[in-house]
Amino acid sequence: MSTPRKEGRLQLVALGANVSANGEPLTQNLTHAIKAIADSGFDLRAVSRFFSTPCFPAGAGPDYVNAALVVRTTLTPLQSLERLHEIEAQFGRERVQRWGQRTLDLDLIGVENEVLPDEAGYHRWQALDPALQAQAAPDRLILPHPRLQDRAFVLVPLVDIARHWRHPVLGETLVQLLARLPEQDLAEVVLL
Ligand code: A4P
Ligand code: MG
Repeated sequence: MSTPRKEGRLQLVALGANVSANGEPLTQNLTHAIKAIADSGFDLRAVSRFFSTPCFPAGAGPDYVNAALVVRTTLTPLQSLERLHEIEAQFGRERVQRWGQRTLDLDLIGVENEVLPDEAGYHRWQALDPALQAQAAPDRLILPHPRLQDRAFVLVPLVDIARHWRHPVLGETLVQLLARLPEQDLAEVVLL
């Protein structure tokens, strides 16, 4: 008897929220969001613990709760992002300001070895001048997420569940990327 073929690809999703959608605790909002993701064509393979993280940029709003998922899905990466955006909308997110406060932010962080739109396109966003990063948003899916290696609030939850995933362009695992961040950044991420 043959082993059943695993359907779809593994995709890494980051979750963040710093404003409650309905007055409930942020952790409860995220738990509901994870349930909505599981009900939308994503097979949940791993759910990280929840972490409290200071808002980036510093002082721009209340602390966030961040978490991460490994999902398996037959959706293409673009279909996944579209579906995640629909779930953000259900949870009342309004895109008023880039990097502004949000009831729910769902980012697609990586899909196995996929690099989108291609290496040159990835590098263009990854190397973007920090002064422009807050203003310029990509109009297409970039994979891996171009800021993932800079952010303890993304890396710490991901290391909880996918420590051996290797970044297809940077060539390092999530644990190695996390080890490059300043200790201060790590100290600010608190397990809830
Ligand atoms: N886009 C392209 N590639 C991707 C991708 N791999 N994942 C496009 C998600 N979106 C991607 O995203 C802006 C545009 O990027 C969209 O058109 C999307 O199709 P957005 O979600 O509308 O805007 P955003 O969330 O403000 O931008 P982005 O780049 O997701 O911001 P970040 O970098 O995620 O920052 N502080 C703490 N402590 N914790 C947080 O979670 N999050 C942010 C958002 C800021 N500060 C934070 C946190
Ligand atoms: Mg986002």
